[in-house]
Amino acid sequence: PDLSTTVAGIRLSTCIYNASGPRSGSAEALHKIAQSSAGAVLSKSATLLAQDGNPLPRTWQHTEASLNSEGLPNKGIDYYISDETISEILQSDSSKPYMVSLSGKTTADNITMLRKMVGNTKIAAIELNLACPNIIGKPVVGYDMEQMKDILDQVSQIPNLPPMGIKLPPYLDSVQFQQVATLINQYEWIQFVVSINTLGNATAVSVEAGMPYISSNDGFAGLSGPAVKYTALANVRKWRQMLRPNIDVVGVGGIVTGRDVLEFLLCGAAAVQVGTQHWSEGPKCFDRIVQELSDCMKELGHESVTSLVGTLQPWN
Ligand code: RRO
Repeated sequence: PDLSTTVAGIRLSTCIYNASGPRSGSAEALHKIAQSSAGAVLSKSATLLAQDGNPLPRTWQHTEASLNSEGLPNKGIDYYISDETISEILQSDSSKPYMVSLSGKTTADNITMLRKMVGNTKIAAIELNLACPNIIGKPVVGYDMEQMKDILDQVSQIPNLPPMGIKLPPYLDSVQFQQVATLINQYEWIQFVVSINTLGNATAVSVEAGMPYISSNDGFAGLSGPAVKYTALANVRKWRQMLRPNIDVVGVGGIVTGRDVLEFLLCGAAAVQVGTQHWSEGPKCFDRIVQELSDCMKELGHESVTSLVGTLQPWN
């Protein structure tokens, strides 16, 4: 089967790539993704300046779920957009799309970072992260309609950016979906939406220690992994139903197998990202999941990824 797809008009040789965050903070780690069957390579969310992130322990892993309160450890935007870093990541395969995730600590920082990327043709796309749950004392932008409108308005003022998408938090209520869709649909520059970021403010408890497993942010952290897959599928499905047809939906949340990918495609994802599983299994997960997707599609008689997107059937 043909596993290729497009996101914002960019061709991906396979519809599966990495989520921002796990194993995506250095050129060395990103190069391993570039060498795999992943259809694109996406950086860790960058801030204006390099930072270490929250104190350890700040992650916890279990079979069905993981938690993180990383607090945006990253090398700073200049690192992720430099020619040197990009050539180290892509090396001989410069046809693989390299995308950069941004998560400025303020709207002004996001605008400053975006201005640095104007006219940069080596960056295939930008994923503007409006959904980090782990900045202590800061709201998730995607849950604050006023702050979200303000940043989207300000981005509209910058010409000649690479193709742009936004990363959204999970939503749970139909009124929220309606408000956010109405807002997003007004901005022509939004070419794709990535859904979902982690579910914020989860806690895992150690009964032996009588404490949360995570020390940062009083043990409150973003939940990911198989436990969030059903929420992610529903978010993807809602966005495919509610957003302009020329906005691609990229699905992310709890993907472990090729069969999981198929579920996201049916719900309307044009491509998918893998986060938690990439973290635990390493970059060989992309080769495995691509093979499983291919096998599963063959078994079910599906010829291409693009013909499957959004074909989930109603009951009546
Ligand atoms: O670095 C983090 O703590 C982090 C970010 Br920026 C994000 O968007 N989502 C997440 O679960 N962790």
